[in-house]
Amino acid sequence: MKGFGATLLCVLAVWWLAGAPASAGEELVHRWLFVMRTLNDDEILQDTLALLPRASAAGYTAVVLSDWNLYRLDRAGPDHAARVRRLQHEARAHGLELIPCVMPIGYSAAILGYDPNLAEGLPVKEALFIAADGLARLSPDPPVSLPGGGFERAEGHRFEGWNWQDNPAESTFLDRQVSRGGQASARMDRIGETSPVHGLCRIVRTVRLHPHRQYRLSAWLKTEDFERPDSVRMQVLAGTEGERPLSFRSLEVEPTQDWRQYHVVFNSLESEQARVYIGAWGGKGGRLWWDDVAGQLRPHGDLGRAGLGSPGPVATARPGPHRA
Ligand SMILES: [Ca+2]
Repeated sequence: MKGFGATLLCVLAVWWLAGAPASAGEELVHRWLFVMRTLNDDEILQDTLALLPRASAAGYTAVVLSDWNLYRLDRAGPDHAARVRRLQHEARAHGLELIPCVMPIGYSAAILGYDPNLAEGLPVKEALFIAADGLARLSPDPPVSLPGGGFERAEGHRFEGWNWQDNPAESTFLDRQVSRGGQASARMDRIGETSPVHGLCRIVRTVRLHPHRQYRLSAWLKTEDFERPDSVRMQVLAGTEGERPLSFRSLEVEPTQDWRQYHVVFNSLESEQARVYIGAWGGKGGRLWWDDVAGQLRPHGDLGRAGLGSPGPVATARPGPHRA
């Protein structure tokens, strides 16, 4: 199976370019064959070399090589360098230029492996830090609260403090038999019956945010025979209509587990409000409980990077306007 994906990609590239419409009289000056593979051994190299005569015969002008080792040349070793030179030499012999991909944007793990501080942090502006005893500590300004996050009160099974929920009393329930905090929790079950096509079961609220602040949303989760644990999410979407995702973390939930706390850290960017979603997107059978959903402002140095120590309430801060 090694190289199958790359081969398929090449086939698709050949197909796409060969099938690309060209206006009458228009000649494509640049025809590039995209090869996404790492030249880790001679077998992969030979597979790649075999593409060259076909590409040349089909009228291609260059081979674009996306190779993981090109992002970490000093760690790739002399054998890899020799294979790249061989590919370059053979490509040239077939009238093809070899174009290496470097400095990837979006898939930069090879570069961040050198130093995670090469990733730019999201900006936090005008956060209030109070200095004492040589440390500047973040002070929630204003404090963040999510009333109703404990799911203690509901009208029927419609929870107080939340804007809406899917199918109250059908797939979302106030459960006074199970709780992590207080005397009740939010239970989700029969999702596959109430939403057979999409498996949607969500509880949603709008929250006010400060632009350019770092927040942490937390919640406790318990499951019982939950068939699609990978469908469980906590999501934050900017705006009142939920236009733009602010959170990107997936939750590692077991089909059956006791209460476990989860965190989602997000940056508000330019947003003054957002919608917080908890629930399942693609749920089926089994039960899921939520309790003690809470929000918190986090220090903007809270990236767990070398030199900053473990995440905590202490962070460095840029000079800014003084607060009275
Ligand atoms: Ca509770």
